[in-house]
Amino acid sequence: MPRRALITGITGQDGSYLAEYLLSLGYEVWGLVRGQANPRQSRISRLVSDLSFVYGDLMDQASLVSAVDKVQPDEVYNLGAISFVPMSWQQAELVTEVNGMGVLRMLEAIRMVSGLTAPHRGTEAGIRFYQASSSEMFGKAAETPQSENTGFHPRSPYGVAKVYGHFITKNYRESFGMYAVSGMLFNHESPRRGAEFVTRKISLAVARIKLGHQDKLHLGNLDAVRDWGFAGDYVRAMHAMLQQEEPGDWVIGTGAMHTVRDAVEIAFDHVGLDWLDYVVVDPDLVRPAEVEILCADIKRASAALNWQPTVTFPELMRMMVDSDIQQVGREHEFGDLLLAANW
Ligand code: NAP
Ligand code: G4F
Repeated sequence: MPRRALITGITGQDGSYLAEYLLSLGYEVWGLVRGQANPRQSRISRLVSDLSFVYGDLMDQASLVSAVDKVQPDEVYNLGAISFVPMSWQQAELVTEVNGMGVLRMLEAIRMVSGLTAPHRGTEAGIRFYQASSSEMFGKAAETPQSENTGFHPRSPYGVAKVYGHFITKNYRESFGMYAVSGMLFNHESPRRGAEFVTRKISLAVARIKLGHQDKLHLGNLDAVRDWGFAGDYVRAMHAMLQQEEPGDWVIGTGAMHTVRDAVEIAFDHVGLDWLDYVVVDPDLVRPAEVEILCADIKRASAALNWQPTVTFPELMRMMVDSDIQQVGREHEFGDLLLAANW
């Protein structure tokens, strides 16, 4: 029998790469999709015939119980979230509900369907659970790089909700013996990244400027430092975490630090333009509380999961610019992206 996985957030960047990866490993892959959302119009449109779908929403407990009961998965990957950090200051309660309480609801669905009322040895049997935790939890971190032992100081309602999701995952592991892991992933990008995130906002703008469709690129804090990797690499780590003998918490990143300014320079250089002629710093895009510096210490993950990133940051930025140069030619398909790029 093939192993069966249920992915929440399958229409997102990570969901699309994870679905592809699990299919390549021979899994039967199910995606939780919301309401009238149509997977055929999303990032996974090419995969639709190889996937199965079940309706559900992280805001709706009963829908999650039904979904888990119907699919009877071996592994659940909880990637669903409102993932754009600035949105969390505008809709803090909603983001807390989806990104925080949504994790509890999914854990409860697994617990109910598995009939878990008392501790059991979850490492031997039962549904394995992956929670998409975030380096945003480290926030104003007391040390750099950040490891599994670094304390949390989240700086946004998004980060606070992810801290709740992390600890409730750990708590269900400790309370019920569930095989529940928290993957603390640092920023990861790709040509499928949402256009509101800074790397994609830059790659899309560079492509549009190069092709004569845009004049300027408005950005916020150019000094922010991130550890950016390739999303296709990071989904391999998610899967590896669920194959370990014991469940745990893992930090995944590249260990390399770059500023937003570096990203801009690499992207404009790639098409032979000087970024200073195009980039405008817009104070409205600076966040109420910024995470200034994030960098992963991946010693534990690289040793125990045998995992390494394969794409460097300059390669990643160039990959995204090349892809957007192809895509911008088909501008009519990108009306929504261009709107989002005004963030
Ligand atoms: P993304 O592209 O924004 O995708 C988010 C997904 O969540 C979409 O499929 C969306 O579905 C779904 N979703 C939103 N609200 C939902 C709800 N109420 N119920 C069920 N599903 C819902 O995000 P991503 O970059 O792939 O990230 C995946 C996960 O990793 C997220 O939890 C994110 O917070 C976390 N994370 C990401 C990074 C990163 O750098 N990418 C780093 C650390 C952690 P619709 O299509 O229906 O809107
Ligand atoms: O690309 P960003 O919006 O990503 P951010 O906020 O780091 O969050 C992403 O990574 C997290 C993991 O650390 C995930 F949990 C989360 O879901 C998401 O995937 O912003 C990166 C940096 C920030 O410091 C921001 O202030 O870029 C800076 N920045 C400067 N100008 C900008 C802009 N960010 C955006 N989105 N747009 C700008 O114009």
